[in-house]
Amino acid sequence: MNSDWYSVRMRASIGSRHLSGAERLGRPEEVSTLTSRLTARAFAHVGGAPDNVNCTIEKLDAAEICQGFFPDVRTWQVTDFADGRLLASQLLVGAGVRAQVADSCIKLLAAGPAPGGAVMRGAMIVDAVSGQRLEPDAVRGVRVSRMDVAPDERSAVEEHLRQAGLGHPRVLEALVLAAKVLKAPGLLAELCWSDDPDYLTGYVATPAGGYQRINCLKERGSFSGGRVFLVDPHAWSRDPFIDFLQKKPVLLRGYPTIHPAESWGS
Ligand code: WAQ
Ligand code: MG
Repeated sequence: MNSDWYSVRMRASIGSRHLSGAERLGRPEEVSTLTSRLTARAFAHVGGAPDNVNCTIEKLDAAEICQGFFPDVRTWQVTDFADGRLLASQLLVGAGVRAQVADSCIKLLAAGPAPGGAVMRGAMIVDAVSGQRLEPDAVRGVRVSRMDVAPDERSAVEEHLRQAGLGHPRVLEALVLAAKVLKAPGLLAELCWSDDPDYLTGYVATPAGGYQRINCLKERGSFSGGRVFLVDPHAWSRDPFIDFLQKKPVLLRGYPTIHPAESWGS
């Protein structure tokens, strides 16, 4: 087997609206399968049939690939999204985010963070102290890319998650993204929930707390969702941070420790 690696990325849109996007890493012989799987995803999206699907296949510099590990996984059961958001805010504050900033990030995700209240294709970057938006393009956001599970470990990781009741493909995908984000220089926390109107679970990821799922962060039927990367203004600088998230290839090894679900709040 040759030692080449490729990044395969898909993004789909309807008109100017972002519909779906996904990324994988693979060996040359896997590239066509990955491309067709990602394309199929674009057509299976609940948000409608895409007008435009864009797949990019790019050879990676194998010497640049670094290893990553899965964060621990916790699940908090809350009774409604108000409690979920309260917990998310507390977890963010625990990671060093100012309370006002945590609350404004939650409001932004709920309202649709792009101009006009639309969903972004990528993530916001927010200064955890001042609350300032730092991403260069507030419509697009920053898209994390070039990360995946090491191919020879994928089926074991999938099985591990399935046995813990976390077999939904979104979980692994979000875990892979969060694992990479947690390695980014200057990152304090990530907050995420899906724009899928039927998927209410979101998470807060932090270096010390790992990946903390919250079973309800939004109302059923809501198309709001997105991601925020909260950064420490004293430890952060823009180009290395964005460059790492977009460009640095990360392959994850091992599998996560999964803690039993716990109830939280009223
Ligand atoms: N980089 C940056 N932001 C992204 C990326 C990316 N690669 N992919 C998605 N986003 C942003 C974008 O604004 C989307 O609208 C938003 O995140 C939500 O994306 O443990 O499924 O793919 O049960 O809808 C989390 C909980 C699920 C999983 C998150 O997000 C679990 C999810 P979605
Ligand atoms: Mg989505």
